[in-house]
Amino acid sequence: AMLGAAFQAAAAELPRLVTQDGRHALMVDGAPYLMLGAQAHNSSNYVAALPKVWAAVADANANTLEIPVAWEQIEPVEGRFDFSYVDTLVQQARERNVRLVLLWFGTWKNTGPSYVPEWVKFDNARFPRMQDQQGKPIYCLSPHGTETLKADRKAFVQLMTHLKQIDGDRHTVIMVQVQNEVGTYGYARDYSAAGQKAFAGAVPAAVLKQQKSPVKGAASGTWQQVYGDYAEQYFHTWAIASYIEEIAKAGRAVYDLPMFVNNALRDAVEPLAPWQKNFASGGPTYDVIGIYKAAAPHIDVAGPDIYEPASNKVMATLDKFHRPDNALFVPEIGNATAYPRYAFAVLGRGGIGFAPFGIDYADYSNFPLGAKATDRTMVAPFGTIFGVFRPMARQWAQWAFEGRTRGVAEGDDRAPQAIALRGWKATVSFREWQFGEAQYFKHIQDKPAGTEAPNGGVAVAQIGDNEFIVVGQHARIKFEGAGANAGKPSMYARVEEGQFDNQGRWVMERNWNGDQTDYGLNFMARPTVLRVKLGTY
Ligand code: N0T
Repeated sequence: AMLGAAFQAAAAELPRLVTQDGRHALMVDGAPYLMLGAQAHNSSNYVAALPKVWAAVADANANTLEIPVAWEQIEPVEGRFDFSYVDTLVQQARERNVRLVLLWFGTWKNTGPSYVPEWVKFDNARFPRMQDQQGKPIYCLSPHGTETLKADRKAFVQLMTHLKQIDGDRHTVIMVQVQNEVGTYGYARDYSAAGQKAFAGAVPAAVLKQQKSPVKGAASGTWQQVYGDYAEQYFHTWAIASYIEEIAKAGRAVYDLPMFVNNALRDAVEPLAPWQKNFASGGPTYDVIGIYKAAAPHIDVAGPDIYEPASNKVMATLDKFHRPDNALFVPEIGNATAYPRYAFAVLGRGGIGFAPFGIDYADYSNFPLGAKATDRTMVAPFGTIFGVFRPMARQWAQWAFEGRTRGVAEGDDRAPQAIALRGWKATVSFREWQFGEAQYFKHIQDKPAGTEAPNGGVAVAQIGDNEFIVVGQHARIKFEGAGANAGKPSMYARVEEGQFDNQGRWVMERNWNGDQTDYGLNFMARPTVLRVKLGTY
């Protein structure tokens, strides 16, 4: 009875994002949850399209599906709502034991209004578009359109009200994305009368507090005075973030699910400079996360959509979005073969989730952004990684929340990488044979099959002073003493290959020793879980 009550209390607890000591957890049913996600294609938000989505989600071993709910589909006629798709989606997700993250495609989808209902699309008088410097309307709806905000918010509140009714006790839906890749391409801000008036206003105190100026400016005053050459971008960011806040706040007032925004990135490696049409102005780019925190407190997370595979850029992006006030969450990453390895880096860094985009057997290829393939060969490289994390996803999320996890993805330079652990240091290297050290075999020119392009990765959880869970593929890992163990000789006490069962118990399959440990622990194509115990002498 006690257990039953505890379970009911946990089940009754709404999903929420918690932060402690600068680390984050997405709590689902009372415990940290690791989102092994998959995002469906943009047009798969219809009942008849779902079978091809579920098939891919299953092959991906994903525990969470991210999928759109479009304003145009729930309110095709103003004031008349249709939730038949949402009902079926939630029902089918439950049958498959998959959680949902709903993507609210409203006022902005990749900055444009393509997903608003027809009655919104062409009524520019009521739902104003932004204007350029000459007063000409542009493609993007204005964040200063008060009627647009009211209408979007009303539809979103209906959605959240309906979700609460059908799912308030089950939490199949664990998170909601508000809009999709917001901002404006090609224009810094709205030059309409409403936009001009707001731009001449003072920077709100909360923004001043949370968003430092990259240039020397006034401590307070207008956007121009405070932020100089960054003023237009920062102002537009504030306008969009404030609009999103109104929607998120109203939605959470009826049903308080965690909410987030996703970002079409600006380059995280090139030096910061004022906006020059090189990214969507107004979106939650890494440089203005503070503005989103100030203007949209009902948005828990800003997440990067990663579609540039260069490892230095991916790592810089992860670093910039991973903050004490912003959980690391990758709501989209390309589905091409360059990307799966980044799961090790994201999950190792304590990320709450990682979701490749286009995990869906609709005949649509995201090439050249993503994979050419649209079949199982596209999904499999994610499926194998998620497959080893999934049985221990809850444990991993708990370890991450406790700051015990680390991870690396193979760099484009193929160079070894160090992982700092408590009392230990691990070195991860790539393109090694399972037997021997490269220097003994200088005459061997070829490299292990399947390592032609970088695809290695390792994630480590330190579960005790000398004990680790290690997951990897296409990589070698070696440990040596550091910190309290610096300079001490060490050896493996045990290296068990196995996995956690659904009760969270470790089940050993075999003990690695001899050739399997003499040259480091060598992971090949098949991701493997090891429980490693070390000792010093
Ligand atoms: C993403 C997806 C979908 C380096 C692209 C990425 C999704 C949206 N947009 O398939 O449209 O709904 O969030 C934009 C990437 C821009 C090009 C970057 C080149």
